[in-house]
Amino acid sequence: MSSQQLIVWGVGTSRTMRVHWLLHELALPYETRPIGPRTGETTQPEYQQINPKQKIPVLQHGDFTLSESFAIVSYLRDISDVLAYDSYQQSLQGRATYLEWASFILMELDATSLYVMRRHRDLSEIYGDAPNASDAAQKYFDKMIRSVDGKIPPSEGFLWGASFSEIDILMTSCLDWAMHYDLDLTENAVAYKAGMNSRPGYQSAFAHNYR
Ligand SMILES: N[C@@H](CCC(=O)N[C@@H](CS)C(=O)NCC(=O)O)C(=O)O
Repeated sequence: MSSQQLIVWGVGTSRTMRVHWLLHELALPYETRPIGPRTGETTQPEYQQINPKQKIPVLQHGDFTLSESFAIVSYLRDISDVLAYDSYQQSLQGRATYLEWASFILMELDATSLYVMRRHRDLSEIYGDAPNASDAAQKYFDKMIRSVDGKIPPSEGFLWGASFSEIDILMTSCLDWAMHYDLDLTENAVAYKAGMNSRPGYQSAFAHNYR
């Protein structure tokens, strides 16, 4: 991988956790700029130059800047050779399934369910109180997570192919978030989440992200 410096902007949220977790799994050296959401730090002119969306996380790699947690973890995996892709993960169907998982987790679990609850329940003073929308989002999460229950492996397995990947990071971040909201997870999902949460990379990243 290129020797240019890696800098991660952002700590303290489930989206920033995705990036720190993968960096800890890959054992890549990096610097953290520990800014948080809604602290005023993301609206500073210096940060708006880096990310006009005023959101965290952001990755800087030399003079390359990247936002969006999923794009960042995909990029980080590709610049490191620590997690080799297995033959399924390299196949046409394997790549399509990768996109299927990522779209599902980011759209159905994150954006349409958990983030709606976050915005219109926890952050209602900013985004507006919308109890019907957040109740419906909670029911939708229950339905969506059950729709993939048969594909969630037991505690020792992985979601995509035969090895750990950024798909496990995306899913675990949503399951952690759901557990934090006391949502009703299936036994399978709870066991899978526990397996992921016990990884040394998860634990060191957790301590770093939620300092
Ligand atoms: N789709 C983006 C979402 C990023 C996002 O919404 N970040 C939140 C924290 S989890 C944020 O920066 N909020 C700051 C704010 O709204 O002021 C990603 O996955 O990176």
